[in-house]
Amino acid sequence: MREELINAMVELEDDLVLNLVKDQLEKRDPLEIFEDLKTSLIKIGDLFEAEEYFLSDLIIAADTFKEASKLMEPYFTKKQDEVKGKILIGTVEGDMHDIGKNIIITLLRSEGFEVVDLGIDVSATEFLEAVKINHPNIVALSGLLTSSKEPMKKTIELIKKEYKDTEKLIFIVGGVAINEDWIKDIGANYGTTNAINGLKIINDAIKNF
Ligand code: B12
Repeated sequence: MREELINAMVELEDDLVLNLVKDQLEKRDPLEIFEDLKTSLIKIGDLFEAEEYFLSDLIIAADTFKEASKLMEPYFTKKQDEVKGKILIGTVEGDMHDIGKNIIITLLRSEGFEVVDLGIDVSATEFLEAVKINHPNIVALSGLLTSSKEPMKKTIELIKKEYKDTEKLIFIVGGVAINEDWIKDIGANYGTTNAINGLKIINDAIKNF
């Protein structure tokens, strides 16, 4: 079942992927389905890097993933009315990838967090202005390119310098290339390559407020 979905996605068979997702949503954990589609996208990225796939293929795959996400969204309904905390999120400057960001947003909202989404290609100044207006508990930065490390660092540094309530603010970063050194180098509190882990980190961090 899993292999069939992963293969259909890697082969860019969009109609088949959507039919399989519809069918499997009745039988499997939607989070597992997300992870399988993510596995496929990583394979597609590798094929792109190997010059076997083109940019147009990445675009098709991204569109299919977004369509599949729409089918999955109703399965992530809000579990409670009480708001657990406020999270400001965006993809950093120069980076247009937003599929992973949108997944973490869906999960956070279903867990009862209020999420302010700044979108993609968000500059450090735009993040700072949004922090001043929204006073979040957590600032979450997404970035998939290795070149996203610098804008993440710049954003965290600017907010720490210019925002008065910075001691209370938690910074979490997410993206496929993030590791322990990356997190330390940019001055973030936490980082992850995985939305489920990200959700756990945020749930734990919020308890200490
Ligand atoms: C789809 C895709 C695209 C789509 C993006 C569409 C969109 N709307 O997002 C398009 C076609 C636009 C694209 C463009 C480019 N891409 Co691209 N893309 C991908 C691909 C295949 C999949 C990414 C994806 O969506 N994965 C699925 C999601 C679910 O996973 P995720 O993003 O990692 O998110 C998860 C976690 O990281 C985490 N997470 C993410 N954000 C956050 C935030 C927080 C706070 C938390 C807690 C967690 C979290 O949770 C998510 C769920 O588990 C990757 C391959 C790969 N290995 O990742 C390449 C990849 C990222 N792209 C790459 C490249 C090179 C590009 C381009 C430069 C190509 C070009 N020549 O133009 C451009 C860059 C454009 C730009 N300025 O951003 C490279 C990056 C290489 C590098 N080392 O920097 C990759 C790795 C492909 C490769 N192997 O070469 N891309």
